Amino acid sequence: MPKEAAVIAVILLFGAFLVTVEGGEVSYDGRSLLIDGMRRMLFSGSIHYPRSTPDMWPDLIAKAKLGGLNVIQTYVFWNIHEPIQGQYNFEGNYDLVRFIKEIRDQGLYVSLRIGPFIESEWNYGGLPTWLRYVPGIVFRTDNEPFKLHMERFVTKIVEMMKNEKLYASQGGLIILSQVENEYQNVEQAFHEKGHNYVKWAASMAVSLQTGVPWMMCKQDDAPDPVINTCNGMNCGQTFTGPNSPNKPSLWTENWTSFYQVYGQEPYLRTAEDIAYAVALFIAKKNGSFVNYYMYHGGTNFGRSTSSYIITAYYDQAPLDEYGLIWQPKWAHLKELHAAVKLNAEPLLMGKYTNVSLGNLQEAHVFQTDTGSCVAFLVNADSIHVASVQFRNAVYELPGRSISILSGCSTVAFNTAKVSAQYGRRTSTVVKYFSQSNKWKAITENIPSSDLSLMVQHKLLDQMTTTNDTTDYLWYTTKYNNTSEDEKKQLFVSSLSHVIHAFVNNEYIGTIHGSYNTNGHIVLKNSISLKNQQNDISLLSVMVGLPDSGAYLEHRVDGLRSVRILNSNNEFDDLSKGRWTYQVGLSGEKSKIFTEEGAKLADWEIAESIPRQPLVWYMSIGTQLGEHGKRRSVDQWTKHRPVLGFLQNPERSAISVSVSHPTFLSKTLRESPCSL
Ligand SMILES: *[C@@H]1O[C@H](CO)[C@@H](O)[C@H](O)[C@H]1NC(C)=O
Ligand SMILES: *[C@@H]1O[C@H](CO)[C@@H](O)[C@H](O)[C@H]1NC(C)=O
Ligand SMILES: *[C@@H]1O[C@H](CO)[C@@H](O)[C@H](O)[C@H]1NC(C)=O
Ligand SMILES: *[C@@H]1O[C@H](CO)[C@@H](O)[C@H](O)[C@H]1NC(C)=O
Ligand SMILES: *[C@@H]1O[C@H](CO)[C@@H](O)[C@H](O)[C@H]1NC(C)=O
Ligand SMILES: *[C@H]1O[C@@H](CO)[C@H](O)[C@@H](O)[C@@H]1NC(C)=O
Repeated sequence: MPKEAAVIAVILLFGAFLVTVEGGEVSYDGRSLLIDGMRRMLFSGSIHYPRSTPDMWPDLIAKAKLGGLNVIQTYVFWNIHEPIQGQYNFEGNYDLVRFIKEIRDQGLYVSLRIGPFIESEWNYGGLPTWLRYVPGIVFRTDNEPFKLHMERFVTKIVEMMKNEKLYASQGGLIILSQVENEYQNVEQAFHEKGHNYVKWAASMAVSLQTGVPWMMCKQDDAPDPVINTCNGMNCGQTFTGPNSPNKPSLWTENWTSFYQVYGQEPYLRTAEDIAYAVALFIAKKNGSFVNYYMYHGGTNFGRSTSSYIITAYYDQAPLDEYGLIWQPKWAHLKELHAAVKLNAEPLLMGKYTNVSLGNLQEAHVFQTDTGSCVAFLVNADSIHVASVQFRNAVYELPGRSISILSGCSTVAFNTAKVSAQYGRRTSTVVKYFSQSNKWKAITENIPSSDLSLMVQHKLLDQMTTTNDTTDYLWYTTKYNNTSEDEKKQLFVSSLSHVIHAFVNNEYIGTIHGSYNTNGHIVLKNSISLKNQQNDISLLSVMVGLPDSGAYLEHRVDGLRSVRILNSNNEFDDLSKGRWTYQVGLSGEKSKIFTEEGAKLADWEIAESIPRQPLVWYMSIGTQLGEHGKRRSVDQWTKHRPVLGFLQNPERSAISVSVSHPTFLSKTLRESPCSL
């Protein structure tokens, strides 16, 4: 196609609607992806289908489109699709094809990150737990069993997409796919096998012949023709660039915020800061594809999060957890996208030059032979307003800001000038826990070792024992107290996330770790024992498996050592004693958190129940919410039974930490709160 025709077509495609997508290879050059042979400036946003529900999808996609995006990026989540080897699930929230078709119906493109290792604050980084039991397996390296299973899954997904004609090369909308994920972070640990694996993964992916490019994010040595892309907060500063002059600059994860971990405050990234980073990436790094990670974070339903990650995911993204627009982030970025698209022609076709405008000020200019021109005036001074002269005019640039000049003369946008209104989200407490007549309750059993069928003379690895079917594993044993020493202490060291300790059915104490102390947690509490037989019952809780790091298949967790200390710090080691196990809680077995399960349980009025530590609560007179139904903020407050853990049973005002009110999810993960 003659160059002029291409330019015109580019301009037309940047109109508000992309009604049809013609079939044709997607390729790339040093400037951008080429769709139907044309360079494109693409704004993309991550929306992960299992983190919302099918009836939310159309609205989320519509809001993304209205916000100026033309691509939706998602990972593919292996462990939800193949929970048991060879048994696939693509239903409901997991309906990948339906999600992609919904995007197609609204005329956007898709960037499909298959992985299949994805990290993504997702349980086990997206790898199915059955993979651990494949003989001889080592994850994510030049290891035959792993490569076999990875290739099988990647091929399956690619075939699904091909069967539905979803690749752009088939007339569909997938313009980009990803294999592996931030592998560079662990590559060293595998020595030369790591590098071989990168080469294998790239050639395996390319051999699947999708007709659209593959990328590897955060992988500087991504082999040709796979594109290396940038992930991070500030790719406009940090990206070392494509590893070949014919590859475009793509930013696959522009973090709109940061995931939130248990016990910490949300990370707030301002609209101004995001806009600055994006404009800088376009101006300085030839950026032609920017993806917001996340555009909508959504909810980590059920037991889907990785260690210590809370159920709300990137709630501070342009669309909040519930899919509501966060202002001014959403509108400010929409204005940025419009200003960039208005100038797509010089950006994609023009010649680049730069000039210094001062110590910390510079202009990045893109100009075509025919005279179309755009300039990015950057003021890198984080505080001071700068007055700069550019082509015979003077421009005021606020501190740390970029002005986009259409025609190199008219300010179309400044990253620091927010015109959108600031939005506010308020929440209302609908029911207080102190109104205990408003709650029904039922106590969770504390098992004693007599009743259990599973006996071992050692402390078992929690992940293997539960097979990740539950967060909870009870370890119980008996301790024969014969000494007269009055100062006894229970000492428990564990690789799990939470321990609740009971002696003779009485609550002794709780300890939990945190995201940053990733490792041992230690409980040390004074206890009082009877003569001879004492029941020691320890509830070990894992709130998600790790999602990153090398050798994930070798990880173990759960209790590591249990001792009774006396006043001289001498101890009896119970670790190799007779331990009995109960996988999961009774309330989980009876599915007390479902409508049917709740009906069958013997609820009592909360007031009448002794103040015990492990209690299920359900509010009286409210409907149960329903998993998978469209949610509004209001619906989140409809109560399902929740597992409450009384922090201090002696206190008169009951304070509980609860799981997400709507789902039995990562119980005790959320910060302790008063209902
Ligand atoms: C855990 O799952 C694996 C694979 O599905 C299975 O082989 C193994 O027997 C299970 N272990 C237990 C303790 O159920
Ligand atoms: C991605 O967006 C964030 C704001 O969400 C911004 O701070 C960051 O700089 C962007 N990433 C890059 C690589 O610029
Ligand atoms: C951007 O592209 C131009 C050619 O179009 C090239 O001269 C320049 O080095 C590129 N800049 C970066 C940072 O890659
Ligand atoms: C201008 O671009 C060149 C590369 O093309 C780069 O080395 C230089 O640092 C840039 N100057 C500014 C002020 O960005
Ligand atoms: C506890 O220890 C005492 C003294 O060694 C012993 O006589 C008794 O049988 C033990 N009790 C149990 C239940 O093991
Ligand atoms: C063993 O436990 C200690 C600590 O609680 C008590 O003080 C002792 O009285 C008890 N010993 C016996 C024989 O009951």
